[in-house]
Amino acid sequence: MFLGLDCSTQSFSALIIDASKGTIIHEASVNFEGDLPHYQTSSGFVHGDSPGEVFSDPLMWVEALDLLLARLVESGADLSSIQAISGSGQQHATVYLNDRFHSTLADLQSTSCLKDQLSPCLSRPLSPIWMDSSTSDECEEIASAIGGNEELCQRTGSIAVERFSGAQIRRFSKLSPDAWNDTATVHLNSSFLASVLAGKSVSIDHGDGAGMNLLNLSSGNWDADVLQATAPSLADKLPSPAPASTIAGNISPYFVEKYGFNPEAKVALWSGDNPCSLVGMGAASPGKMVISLGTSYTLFAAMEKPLTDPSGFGHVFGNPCGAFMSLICFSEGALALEKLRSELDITWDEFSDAALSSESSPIRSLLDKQFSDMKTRSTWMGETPSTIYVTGGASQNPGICQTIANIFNAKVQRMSTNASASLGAAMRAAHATGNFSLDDLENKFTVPESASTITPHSETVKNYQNL
Ligand code: XUL
Repeated sequence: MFLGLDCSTQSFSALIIDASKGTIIHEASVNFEGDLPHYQTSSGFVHGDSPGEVFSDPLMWVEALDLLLARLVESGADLSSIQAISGSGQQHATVYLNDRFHSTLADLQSTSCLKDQLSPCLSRPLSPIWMDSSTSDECEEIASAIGGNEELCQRTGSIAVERFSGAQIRRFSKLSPDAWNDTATVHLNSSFLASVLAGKSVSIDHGDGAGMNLLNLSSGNWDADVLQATAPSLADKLPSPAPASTIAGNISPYFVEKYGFNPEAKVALWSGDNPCSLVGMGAASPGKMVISLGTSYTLFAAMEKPLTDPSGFGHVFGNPCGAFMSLICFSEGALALEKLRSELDITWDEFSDAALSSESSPIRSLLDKQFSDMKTRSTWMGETPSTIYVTGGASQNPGICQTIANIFNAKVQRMSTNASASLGAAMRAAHATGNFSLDDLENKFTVPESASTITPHSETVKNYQNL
């Protein structure tokens, strides 16, 4: 049995798999706003006093972890049968810890709770998260110190981005130099929670680490020049980076005594939610691409080489199963569809029929524009997918799926999972033990919805290619 955890923006969820049988045995979740109302968040976050600031609370995350594990036990889950655990965290969020963190982790008391014991270890009470956009000055400063955004992108996989950890760390070191001096260790949401589980400060994995604007993609180590351009003494405060498949150690006695885990249960490094979803969607090997058609669209895919987007639009992260992955966001993609549909006053079925027709219409034009743009903006990755997995609300629409198949000249299949990050984390835990191959896990856990395969129409593909 393997446990996958997912600390996302709004909730903390758990999923236990039987990797031999290919079944999901237990699921549980804690909703931050509903279950932990004393943090006074809306959907798991709070706004700061300055424009663009968005925070979450690391103590809320650890309180949720205690509650989640208690819920799993209450629901009958036998945690003594878990062989390994891994997790997924919302990307970019940074946790600032003082020099009490290490000794506290080494001596966690199961008679108390995580929140009370870890509270004295924070040198900054709140964590800036991925929704924060307060750091445009810091982005400019970091990029210009390193010789421009092109150089930064080539080294770290992304131009300076406001929500990424580097700019956030710089802003904190500038605005609160004393608290920055008190900071002994900077963790990500993912590596912080992995450390709590392992009872010691563990590495930041290459997947989530690449979302910091600090990791040199070619070497897999922190980029000394970029660290220097970011904040004083940052090199002393960052845990070492390591592959996501690294086993950090055995689970802390705190969890053995409190929730009945086996003392030999292994903790594999955690990764970011997008890298974990790549695994949980069955797309961790090249040749497959995922397009998530939520309010905003995201496209991600495994990549063999650390190529970067010369336009600065796409990002490169580590693929938790080795090599790299891309992530490209297209803001408000499905919102535009919904706006057009309501302006035309038609149903989604009528929308789909218009999309399937070769006659020109505002619907055809919008879809052609959106997905041709998506194709053009993903060519830098140098990957030609033979299969595209689609997920999210708009993936239910046959006309939209057919348009994607025709424009990308690839087979499109729908994945119905809404737990791809925690499933990916559980699969990574199983994979990290060395007892299960990725192929085996994908065949068991990431099967597309039956009868959802859409193949490209060769005539239409030719028309698009001529265009
Ligand atoms: C990725 C990003 C978001 C968060 C959401 O760059 O900012 O997808 O990871 O949790």
